[in-house]
Amino acid sequence: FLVKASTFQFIGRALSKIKFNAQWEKLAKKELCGKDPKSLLYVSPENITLKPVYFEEDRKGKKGEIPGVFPLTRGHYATMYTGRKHTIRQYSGFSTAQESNQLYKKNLKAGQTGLSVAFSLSTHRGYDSDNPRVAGDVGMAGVAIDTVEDMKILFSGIPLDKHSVSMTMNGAVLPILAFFIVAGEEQGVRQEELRGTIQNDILKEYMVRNTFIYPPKPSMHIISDIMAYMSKKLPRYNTISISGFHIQEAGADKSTELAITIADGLEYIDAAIKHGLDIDDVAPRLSFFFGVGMDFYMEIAKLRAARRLWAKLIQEKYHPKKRESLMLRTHCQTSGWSLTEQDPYNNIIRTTIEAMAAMFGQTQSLHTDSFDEAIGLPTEFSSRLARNTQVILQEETNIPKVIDPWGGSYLMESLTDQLEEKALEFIKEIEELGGMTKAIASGIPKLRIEATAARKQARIDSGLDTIVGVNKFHLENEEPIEARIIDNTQVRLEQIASIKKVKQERNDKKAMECLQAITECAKTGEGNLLDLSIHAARARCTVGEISQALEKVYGRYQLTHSIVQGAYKGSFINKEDFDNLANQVEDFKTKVGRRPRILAGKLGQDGHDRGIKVIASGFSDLGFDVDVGPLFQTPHELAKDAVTSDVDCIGVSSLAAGHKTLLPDLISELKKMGADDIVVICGGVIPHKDYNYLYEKGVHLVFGPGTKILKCAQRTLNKIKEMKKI
Ligand code: SCD
Repeated sequence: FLVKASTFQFIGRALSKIKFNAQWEKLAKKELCGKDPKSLLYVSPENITLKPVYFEEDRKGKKGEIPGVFPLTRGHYATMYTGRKHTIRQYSGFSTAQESNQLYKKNLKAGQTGLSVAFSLSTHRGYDSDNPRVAGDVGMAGVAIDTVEDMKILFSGIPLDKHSVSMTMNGAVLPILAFFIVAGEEQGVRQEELRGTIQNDILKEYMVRNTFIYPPKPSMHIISDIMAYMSKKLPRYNTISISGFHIQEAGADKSTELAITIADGLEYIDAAIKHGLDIDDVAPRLSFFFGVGMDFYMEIAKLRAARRLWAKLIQEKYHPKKRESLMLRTHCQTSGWSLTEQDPYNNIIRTTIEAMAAMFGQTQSLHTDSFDEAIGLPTEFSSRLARNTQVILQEETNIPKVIDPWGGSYLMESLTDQLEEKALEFIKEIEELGGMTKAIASGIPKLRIEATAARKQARIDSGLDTIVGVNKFHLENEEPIEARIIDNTQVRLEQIASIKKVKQERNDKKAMECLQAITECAKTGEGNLLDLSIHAARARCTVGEISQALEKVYGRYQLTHSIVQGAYKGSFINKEDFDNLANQVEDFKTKVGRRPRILAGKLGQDGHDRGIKVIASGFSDLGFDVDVGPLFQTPHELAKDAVTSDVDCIGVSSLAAGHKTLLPDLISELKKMGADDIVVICGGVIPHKDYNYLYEKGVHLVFGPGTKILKCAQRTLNKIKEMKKI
């Protein structure tokens, strides 16, 4: 306990405040042979103390609440999901529109109740598949959509007035939304009949995930135009899915995830109001998206606190007339980060526990992860198990028969109150900074998330937090498992052919006029960008063309990186191992005259940077000279930067299955530049069976998820020394 406690800044204060029921304390002390029952306390990463037992006094005299009644903690409907089921909405999509369409039809037959489209990284970033910059990204991590013709194929045989469709799109939101609307139109479905959700949550992209295209200010203008258009024409479509999920995935604790998500929501409302909309035009169609990890009680409390906080803040700030404006409706996804590459069948258990927490927390809609997602793209088998996790919970357990079953539990009510309080503190800090857009510009939320991620990694690496199969009870021999293979080159060729066909068959003059109108609107602010994008979609303009029409005016946003210092070292418990390696790095410096120099890079259009940032922080705390390169580089650009900076090693993080194309290209670029003495290491989501392929292509070291930073740094240092013959 003392070791655990020492990592928390506020532990002393927290401990002195803790009070137990006197009768229980006496009994407990006896059972513990005189030891203080406070030894059973656990302090969470949120600095909330989890007590071994809760009593009525922990509720501080607060009364019980009623589902459907303000502040909606227990649920915004009186009956919630007792009379109807929550939506089973599995996030999926890969390769081409044809293949994804087949998958969706199968999934719907097998018990899935809502669709959720994952788009290719190239599409996310507003590039057509024929753009050389995205050679390794087309059809990876989602389906490639270049034109409205692809979108029509994606939903062929799926009537869009019957099925609600969620689309995870943020950067290229205008063309994608426009293609969806036109695909519906050409199926004979009117705009007002379309149901679903567009993620369209650009604010979080600047803190985590990074699939933005334009700078924050024009991006907020795009969102306001979308809200304005949709509130009138697509009243059943949710205009934004304000996402805490990615914030948690990037390393934030639950109160930080909650605070940032709610603060983002408030910022969108303010932008809409500035754009001339009324609170009741926008708030009812804002929806939310939270991650649900392994901290079971805390996750349930988070969803309860989220509903209460939102209802209270909206009421207090905007005095809406419609009750729907107060409702925080949310989708949840089980934690991708909690999945392990090691002993991967354990992930089925993790996902089940997380799904239960989401259902106890009264989610509207849920995605359950497949157990093999830390290894590669899910297979049909793993997807079936993932979906059936929800089907079984809904159909066999009676869990959904009771609304907010944890309501009234002293523990749950106390945790809900504490999370609400903590999140509100941070929301106020953000407000003092001038709101979320300004807070993002200050870099504070991003650094706060990255510091938490580095601290968490140190807790795992030093064995303080357990992950079964990774830092405890790991298997001596792991059986390899099958992962889905995507032939990226083939997908790209097919997409290139269909873009060519669409361009040949369209009226080019009309298409160019539509694009010109978009550029003009971006310049002057006159007109509505979604309306104009719909015209461009009808005229068969491509994702890349529409994005480019805006980019001409707005430019492409570049993120500048900073590395969190000291958080990894400060939370590392076994200092001896840490110091030993740090001394070896020091020794290197003495011999070579400089520290081992590493360039950490991301290739392709995958913007997830938790892994690379945590590694950069850890290596930097150990004494390496680390630089994080820009996101979205081509192999040529990364190789050039490495040569210019005269680095000893390039570390590449690959999470989106592009490693087999991008890493060999990087090696050959280095060779061309005469720099094949640079050590190339990589890590991320890379199936074991690809390791040999990568070694044959010249990659020096491959690290799977869950590798301790210390081990990774030791092997990297050894390799650099070997190459330099030190
Ligand atoms: C439900 N309804 C009720 C009711 N329960 N009406 C009366 N009484 C009750 N008890 C009504 C609702 O009002 C709604 O009506 C309809 O029933 C459907 O129910 P719902 O509960 O709103 O469910 P759903 O339509 O599924 O909508 C859920 C959300 C929606 C609101 C949360 O925004 C959504 O589906 N979000 C999913 C987002 C998503 O898939 N994201 C994936 C992200 P109306 O229809 O009239 O309103 C993946 C991702 O980012 C991965 C990571 C990465 O890529 O980085």
